[in-house]
Amino acid sequence: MRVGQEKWAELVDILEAAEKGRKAIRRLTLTHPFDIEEAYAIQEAWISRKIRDGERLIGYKMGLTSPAKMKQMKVSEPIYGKLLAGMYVDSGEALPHSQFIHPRVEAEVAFLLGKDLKGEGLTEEEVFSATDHLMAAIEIIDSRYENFQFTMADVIADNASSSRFAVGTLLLTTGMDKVSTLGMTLRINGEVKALGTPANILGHPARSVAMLAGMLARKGEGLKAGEIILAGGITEAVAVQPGDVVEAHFARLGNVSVRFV
Ligand code: OOG
Ligand code: MG
Repeated sequence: MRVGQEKWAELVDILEAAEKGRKAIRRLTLTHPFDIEEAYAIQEAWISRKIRDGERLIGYKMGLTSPAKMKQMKVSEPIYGKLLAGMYVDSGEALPHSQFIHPRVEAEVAFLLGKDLKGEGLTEEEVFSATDHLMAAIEIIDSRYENFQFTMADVIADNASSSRFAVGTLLLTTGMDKVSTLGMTLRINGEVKALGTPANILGHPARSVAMLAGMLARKGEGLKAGEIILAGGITEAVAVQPGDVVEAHFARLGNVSVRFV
C-alpha cells in the first residue's frame, strides 16, 4: 500500500495542485503514460491522501454510463470514482463558481444502499433488494484537465472528474424498477437544457450499480450498507456560469437543485 502510494505521489501532487489552485492541467498521460489498472491505483492514492487528511468515503459514482455521455467525452466504457463527505452539498445550496475550474452539471439517479452488495453478474433485482431508496441527484463534475479533454486512463486517475453532488429530499422506497422509463428534465434558469429518462443509463440505472459491484468484486472489494451511488449522467453534461440556477425534475423522484454564485 505505502509503496503504491509513494509511487504515484508525483502525479497525485499534480492533480491535487490543479484542484486546490483551480487551474486546469494538461492530461497526465501525455507525459506519464499509464494503463487503466494504474489509473485506478493513482485514483486510490489520491483518495487515500484525502482520507488521511480528514476526508471520509461515503460512496461511489459511475461515469460514462449513457450513450450521450460517451459521445460527449469520446470515452466508450463506464468508469467509477469515489465520493467523499466533502463533495456533498445540500439541494438548493449556493455554490461559489470560483471554487471550481470549469464546472458542468449532470442529472443522475442516486442509490442509497440498505445492505452490503458484492459480486459479479448481479441482477437488477439483487441491486433493488440491497437498495434502501432512490433519490434525484445533480452531479457537478470539474475535470482537472484542460477543456475536459482526456483518455479513459486520465479521467479515472482524476477520480472520474468528481467535484460535488446534491440529492433531492424525496426518498423513493417502492417501485424502484419503474423509474427507468419516466421523464427527467434538466433546467438552467428555467430553460430546459437536456431531457431524457433514466433508461439512458444502460437500460436501467440499477445495471450501472451492478456493473460497479462487478468492477469492485474483481478487486476483492464490495459496496457497503449506507453507501450512496450515483449511477451516471442521463444526458450530456451542461457547463454552468455564475448566476445559474440548475434544477433537475424527475417523475416520481421529484426535484433537486443547486445554484452558482
Ligand atoms: C467524466 C465523468 C462522467 C458521468 O456521469 O458520466 C460522469 C467526465 O465526463 O468528465 O460523471
Ligand atoms: Mg456523473
